[in-house]
Amino acid sequence: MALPRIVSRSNNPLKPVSSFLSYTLPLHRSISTNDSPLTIETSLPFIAHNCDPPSRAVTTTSSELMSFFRDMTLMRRMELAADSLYKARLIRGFCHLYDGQEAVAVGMEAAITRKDAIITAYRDHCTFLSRGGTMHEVYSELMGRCDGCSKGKGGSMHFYRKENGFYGGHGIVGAQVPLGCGIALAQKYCKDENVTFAMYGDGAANQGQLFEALNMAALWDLPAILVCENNHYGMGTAAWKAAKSPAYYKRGDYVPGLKLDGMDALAVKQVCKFAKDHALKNGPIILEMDTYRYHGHSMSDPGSTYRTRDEISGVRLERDPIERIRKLLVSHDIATEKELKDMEKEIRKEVEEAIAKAKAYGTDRKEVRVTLP
Ligand SMILES: Cc1ncc(C[n+]2csc(CCOP(=O)(O)OP(=O)(O)O)c2C)c(N)n1
Ligand SMILES: [Mg+2]
Repeated sequence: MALPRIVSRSNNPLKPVSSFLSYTLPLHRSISTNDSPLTIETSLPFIAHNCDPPSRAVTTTSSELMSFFRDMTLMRRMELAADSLYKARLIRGFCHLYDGQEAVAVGMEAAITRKDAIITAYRDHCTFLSRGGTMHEVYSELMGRCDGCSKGKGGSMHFYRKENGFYGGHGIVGAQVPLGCGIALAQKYCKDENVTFAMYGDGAANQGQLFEALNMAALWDLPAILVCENNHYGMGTAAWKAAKSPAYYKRGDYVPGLKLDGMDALAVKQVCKFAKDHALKNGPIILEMDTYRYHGHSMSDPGSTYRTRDEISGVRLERDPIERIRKLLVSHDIATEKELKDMEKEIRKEVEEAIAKAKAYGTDRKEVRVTLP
């Protein structure tokens, strides 16, 4: 289907959307402006199990598309810079990067409120940012500084922001899913009409605890949305080698499921909205987001021994979530290539400033020592 053209460029979408964002401020949410709505079809059809899928026609605005572009570019840059800091030994310990998967974080955030909860595994930097965390807190935490979101004591895998509905950051594969169903139980008990997104990988999808938690959630009609981020590998093992049925959206059997292109932020938004409505009325649902991680599993994995370089570059070329939005922005005359390039330069600078601040900040503070028994 041909993409619809935007009628006017009122509101100069380049300016107000993101210009207030700096490393001291959290990622902005997609602000609602009066710019006219656009309807854009998702990259691929949704595949449904035990339910009717939502429409492929997604309503958006020029400012939302701009914010998707900016937020994903910022996340990408932040992760790439974390890679360099790790190699410079300024970040130690475990570190799992999210570049490639950014559309999941921004699309989901665009569909929900911060009263809804998100809980995830160890690949958590970008989700933290989308939930209102700052880059200063990210880099401080990664470098073990007291300004980090867990006071520098959690590190890469343990980001948290409870006041904005972000419940971490968990290192034990799959363990966040029963915890997420517990949050959904609390939401139902309190009758507060919010939902929980419990995110896990294709590797975690084979764990028993996931099915035990899903059974309870289904018995009690809990507002739990299980999000399988299928990036096709669990460490160095391809999904097809680890799962007899890699159709993760169907693995809930009696629980409905939807499969979507997790590299299309608009598709993610559409399905998350649908899932929230569904979960509040009927209980759990599984969303399988087909995505890809560009980096290796963690910093000790170059990511190139169990997959070919052609596979990685093919995904970058054909499915990259940022490039998809860039094309939409340009083809709808919302922004020019040059304006987007300028924005990328500005983001690069913001990231550098955030790193410099995190490096300097907190070094003059009194060290807090914890004595273990
Ligand atoms: C219970 C448990 N078993 C094993 C590990 C080691 N481990 C860490 S990540 C991982 C792979 C998980 O892959 P997946 O769920 O697909 O998530 P992804 O890393 O792809 O985001 C494994 C086996 C662990 N942390 N916890
Ligand atoms: Mg995986």
